[in-house]
Amino acid sequence: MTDDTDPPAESKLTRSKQRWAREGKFLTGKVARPDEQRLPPGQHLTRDWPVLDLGLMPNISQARWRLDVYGAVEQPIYWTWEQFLAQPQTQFVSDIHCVTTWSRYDNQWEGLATRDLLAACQPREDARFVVLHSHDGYTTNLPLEDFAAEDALLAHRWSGQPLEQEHGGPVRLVVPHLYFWKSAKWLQRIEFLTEDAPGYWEVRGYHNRGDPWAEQRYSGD
Ligand SMILES: Nc1nc2c(c(=O)[nH]1)N[C@H]1C(S)=C(S)[C@@H](COP(=O)(O)O)O[C@H]1N2
Ligand SMILES: [Mo]
Repeated sequence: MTDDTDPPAESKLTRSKQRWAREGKFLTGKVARPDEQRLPPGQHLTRDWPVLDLGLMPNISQARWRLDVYGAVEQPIYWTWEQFLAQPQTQFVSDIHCVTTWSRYDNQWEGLATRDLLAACQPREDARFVVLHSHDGYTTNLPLEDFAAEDALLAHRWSGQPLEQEHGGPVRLVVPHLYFWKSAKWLQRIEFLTEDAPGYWEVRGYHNRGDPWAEQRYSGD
């Protein structure tokens, strides 16, 4: 296991996002169903792809890159870049929904499906939660069922190109059915837990699960 990185000092955007959580900004109070409405309530479509981070963009070469999977698993993993690429490769097209209200349709991802990762690491029977740890000190938590969604993956390509550094390259998580803050960029470690452990935004006023169609933007929604 590698050392913990502290997240950077709070930026202006980070402070604004905490204020929005306190004020309940952007909430419409509507609930929708993904099979009936592609765009979740309170969201608008964008064609460009905004970059959101804590103000720090880690630069991780493929030579230095490792993936560390540990905790409540039968088979801990410590892969180099070559070992990661040797795993089964899957392509998915999915939509992005950021809690700051932008959505972006039809993103083409390629990488390791989380279901294939789970087959490799074999979560223990008592594993319930997953925490993603990133190179910028960011963390986010998910119930194991959400992490195991059939369209979730550890992406290293987007639109047929290597995933750009600003969007989390070499490797980021993509969990399309939850707000995009759950999709950790610059992925470093994946920790399996028996008890939940809220991450960076989850302890700063954001919802523990983050379902966009139920508008689970903030804690207490
Ligand atoms: N490591 C890390 N992952 C992160 C973040 C971050 O600050 N650090 N921000 C999250 C948020 S709030 C969003 S909306 C998306 C933004 O991804 P993008 O910059 O590729 O659009 O990344 C998520 N994953
Ligand atoms: Mo976000």
